Amino acid sequence: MDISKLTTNGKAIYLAYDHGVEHGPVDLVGQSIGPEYILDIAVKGGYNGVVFQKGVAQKYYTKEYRKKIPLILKLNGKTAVYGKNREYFSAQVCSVDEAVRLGAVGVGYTIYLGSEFEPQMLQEFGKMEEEAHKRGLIVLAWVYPRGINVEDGSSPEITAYAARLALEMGADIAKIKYCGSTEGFKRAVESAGRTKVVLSGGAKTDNPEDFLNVMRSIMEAGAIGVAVGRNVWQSENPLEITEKIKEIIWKN
Ligand code: FBP
Repeated sequence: MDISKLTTNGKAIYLAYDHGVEHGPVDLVGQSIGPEYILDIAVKGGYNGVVFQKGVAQKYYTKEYRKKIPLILKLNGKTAVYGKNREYFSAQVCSVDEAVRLGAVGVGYTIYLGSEFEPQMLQEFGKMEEEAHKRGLIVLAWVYPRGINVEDGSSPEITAYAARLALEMGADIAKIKYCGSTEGFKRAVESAGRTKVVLSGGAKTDNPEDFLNVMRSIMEAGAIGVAVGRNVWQSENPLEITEKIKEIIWKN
C-alpha cells in the first residue's frame, strides 16, 4: 500500500488525539480540551495527519480541513475506567465505511499483544484491514504488549514482536512504544520489514530534551517518525516543540 498520502519524503509526524477515550479529560489540560486547538496545531505545525475518534471527527473535522490536514481515524478504543483491574481489550467502535464518509486517509486500530483478548483483536483487525485496503485506506496498527501474559511490555524482545505482528497482520505502519535503546528499536524496525515504524509518543516528559533524545534514538534506528500527543499539546509551546521534532525527523 502506498503511504505517500501520510508521509513527506517517506517520513512522518502525526498528532495523536484519541486520549479523550483512552485516558479521559484528565489528560486534556488547558486548551487541549478543545479539538479546534488540536486542529490548529496540526495545520500550523505541518503535520502529516491528525488522529481522532469518530465523534470528534464528525463534529470538528469539517470538509475545509480535508484539504489542510489528513485524517487518521481510530476505529477501536477502551476507557481508563473500564481498563482498571481488567484484562486489556479494545473493541471496534467505528466502521471502515464511516471512516471513508468522514474523509479519512488512514485508519488506526490498537492490538494488545499478549492480552487474554488478543484473539478477538487479531480477528477484528484482520477483517478491518482487508476492508480498509479495499477502500484504499492506509492501515496503522498501534501494537502495545499488555496483559496477563506480558511480564515486561517494554523489553526489546517484545517490542520487536509488536513490530513484527504489525507486518504479519497487514499493517502499513506500526505504532509502537520505545524500548529504551537504539539497538533494541533497530531490531524492532528490522522485524517490521516493509511495514514502516513510528514511535508512540508517551506521557509528557518533565524535560522536553528527554523526549527529543528518544526521537533521535528511534530515527537512528530507522523509524520513519512519530505519532505524538501529550508531548506536544500539553506543552506550553506546541509549535516550538513540533519544529524541534521535525528537525530531527527530516534533518537528513
Ligand atoms: P501520546 O504521545 O500522548 O502517548 O499518544 C500516543 C497514544 O498511543 C495515543 O494514541 C493513545 O491515546 C495513548 O497514547 C495511549 O496511551 P496508553 O499507553 O495509556 O495506552
